[in-house]
Amino acid sequence: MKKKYSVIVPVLSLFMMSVGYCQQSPVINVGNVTAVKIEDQKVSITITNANAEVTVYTPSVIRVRMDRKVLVPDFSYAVVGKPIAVKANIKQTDTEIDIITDSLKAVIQKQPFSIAYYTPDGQVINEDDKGLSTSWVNESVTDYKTLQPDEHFIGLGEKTGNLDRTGSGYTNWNSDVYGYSITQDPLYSSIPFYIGIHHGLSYGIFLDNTYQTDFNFGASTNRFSSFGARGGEMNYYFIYHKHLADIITSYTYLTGRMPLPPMWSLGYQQNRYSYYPEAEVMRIAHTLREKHIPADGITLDIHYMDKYQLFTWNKNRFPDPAGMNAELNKLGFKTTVIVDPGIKIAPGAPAYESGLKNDVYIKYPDGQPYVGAVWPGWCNFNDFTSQKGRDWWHSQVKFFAESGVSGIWNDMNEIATWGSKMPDNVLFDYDGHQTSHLQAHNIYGMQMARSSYEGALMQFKERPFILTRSGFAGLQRYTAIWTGDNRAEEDHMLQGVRLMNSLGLSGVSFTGMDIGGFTGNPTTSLYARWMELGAFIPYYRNHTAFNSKAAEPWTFGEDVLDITRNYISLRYQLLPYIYSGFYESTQNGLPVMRSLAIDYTFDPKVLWADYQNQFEFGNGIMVAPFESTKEYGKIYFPEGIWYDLYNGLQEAGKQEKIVPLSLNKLPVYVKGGSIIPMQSLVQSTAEQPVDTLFVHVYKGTTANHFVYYEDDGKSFAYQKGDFYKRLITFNPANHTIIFNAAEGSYKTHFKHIKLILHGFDQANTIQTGNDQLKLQSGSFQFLGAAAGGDPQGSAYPTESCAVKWVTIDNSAITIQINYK
Ligand code: NBV
Repeated sequence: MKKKYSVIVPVLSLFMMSVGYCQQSPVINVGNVTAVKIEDQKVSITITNANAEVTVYTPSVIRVRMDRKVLVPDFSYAVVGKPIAVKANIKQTDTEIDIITDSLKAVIQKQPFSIAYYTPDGQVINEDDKGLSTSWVNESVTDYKTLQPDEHFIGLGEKTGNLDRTGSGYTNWNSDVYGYSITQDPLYSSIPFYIGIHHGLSYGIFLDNTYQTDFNFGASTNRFSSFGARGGEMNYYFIYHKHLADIITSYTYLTGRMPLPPMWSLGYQQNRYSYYPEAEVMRIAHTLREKHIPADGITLDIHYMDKYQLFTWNKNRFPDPAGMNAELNKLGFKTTVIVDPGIKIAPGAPAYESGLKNDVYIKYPDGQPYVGAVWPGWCNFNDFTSQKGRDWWHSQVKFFAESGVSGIWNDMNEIATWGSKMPDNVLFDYDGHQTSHLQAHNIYGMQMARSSYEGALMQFKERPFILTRSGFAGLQRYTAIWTGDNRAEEDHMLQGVRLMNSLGLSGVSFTGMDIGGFTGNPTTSLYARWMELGAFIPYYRNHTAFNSKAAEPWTFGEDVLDITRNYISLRYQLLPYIYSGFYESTQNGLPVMRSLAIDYTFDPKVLWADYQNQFEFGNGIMVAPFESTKEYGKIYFPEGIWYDLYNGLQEAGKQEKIVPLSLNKLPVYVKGGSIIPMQSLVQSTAEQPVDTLFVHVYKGTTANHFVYYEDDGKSFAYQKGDFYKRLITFNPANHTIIFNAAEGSYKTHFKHIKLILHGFDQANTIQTGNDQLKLQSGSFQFLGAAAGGDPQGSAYPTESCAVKWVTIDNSAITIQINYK
């Protein structure tokens, strides 16, 4: 019986397959190449079932477009980098087309069509699965790539789960996910860009398509990884560099980089849903100052509005918004206000009427405006994908400029409505390429944030701060992003770290999460740990929901207040380092908060679940967060020498170590070779620190440099050269620290440099030109000492680092450290 069955089944299925094949498969494979046209950097290819265009975009980036229709000039919201003129060698034979640049080689097989990418010396970086290649099912198009042995995947923006995405599948469809779980997908934003790693090679793939996109990184198959879209073209960019950091730089060449943020947005931000009335806002501001908790931002949630109607103030709660904001400014605070996309249908209301008059609302095909219910009740929604809609929003932003607001927080822009089920047939302008909700959905949030940014540029006097919940690839050009409605749970804190690290791998540097958790109430220990961690995340904002317990730093008892003050104070002392890190993001797209995979790509341990929450903050500091309930934590020290931030003790690299944990101390290490500029403690970035810059140098074994950047932190004068930028180099080979001459016209605030040497126990003097200066022996305390609190207080760690130091004038100088 068994034997008979095993013969019949294959015969039957063969028969069925051939019948199915004759009836035309519902899966249309791309087919065979029938014609090829080579022009400079571009190959146009006719294939049995599709048309393709393969363009050398830069020596390291190849763009592939494919459609069943004829390819027409296209349009992208994500890509702003233009192709650059490249020496590309493109030739064909009967069987293949070869595209060779200085950095990589693409080989296109003709029968059937498939693409493979190689290093110049012939190693496979990435290749289509030859059988599956690219295919269509109705409007959906998917590219299948051979899964390379031991291939790992990271990135894809705001995605839950492990740092290593191998074995998982994901969908991009921006969604309002209140209190999401740590495995939920999709969340609020879509960045269809990922990085593959195998055999000491790494590459990036960016699928530039705003329809729903789906990614499979070997989920239930060991044959392929795949990426596809539910409509539109197969339109992807393949990026190859030897170093992963350069892949991010190329990706952000394509999708753009963040503008310099205002300095105040890097300080601590106090938030809740919602602070009102004015007296409560002022009480929060005054309490922060009284308790010596440095802070720069107060954020107003939906209750500042009159019945949640956009571009209004509730006059009972906020009788004089401009006066209040001026008062806050005097205290060193900037105000950020929330905006939602829904405009209440309220005949007579200025914003509603003006939107109607300017014809900016999105509509159904019959011309009726789309109506959705959200906070204010039934609403219409501005079409941010039209220039007209954006122009209208720009003019509305004036309302905030007149009220002295400095930041705009874009919420609910997935679009979220009660029910969140926008019909497919709602139409969007899509910048003159009218389309349906299916294509516009994922881009809407980013275009709203863009409109707020552009409006603020026009209406605000200083650099604006923009925050968004929803976004798409390239959002970094306009806005910071936070990870929405997380939960006050231990694993959410760690999940948040991974979400931000993944966003950082995907071109977004300015990221945050609701510190303390949005839904629910954190335990005292979780709150403390989360606030410590916040000092090392780009956007440091405490936020919680309407119905949860107050979560200001003083609401969890004296010990936690001390801990929180310690870490917020440390953050403020680190601002010269952090601001320089943000400057770097504006230049090369590298994130301030970095997964270890950026610097240690081919060390498999950095992707292990045990170590995946460790990250670098800037390029010298490593943070190892653990649940606040743990008494011990296992840390992986990648290659190099690592110094415990608090006591200077050294750890060897390539080592796994179990360390005891204590609640008042987040494990933080500094990499040997690092240069960390710091300043004296201030209570707000509106306050000037003392005029000595504290430059910490950690002895290491390889040469290292730091790009120090300073400007006024608020205006656009830097765009005209009014900045102060210098390279600081430490070279252990010849024992020198070199402060280069500064570029730019800005006069640094710091007249002196206190050089603080870590790990240079045998050094007693330094030489600068003909002068020999004696090094002082001393100690440096990173936590508590400068915070102005009571050093006997229970939560203060008394640890400090043994250092050698000397104060010098701040000038271009070469310093020789004398030691054996
Ligand atoms: O505006 C209220 C909240 C806001 O506090 C939160 O940060 C957003 O993610 N908003 C969502 C509206 C819905 C809350 C249930």
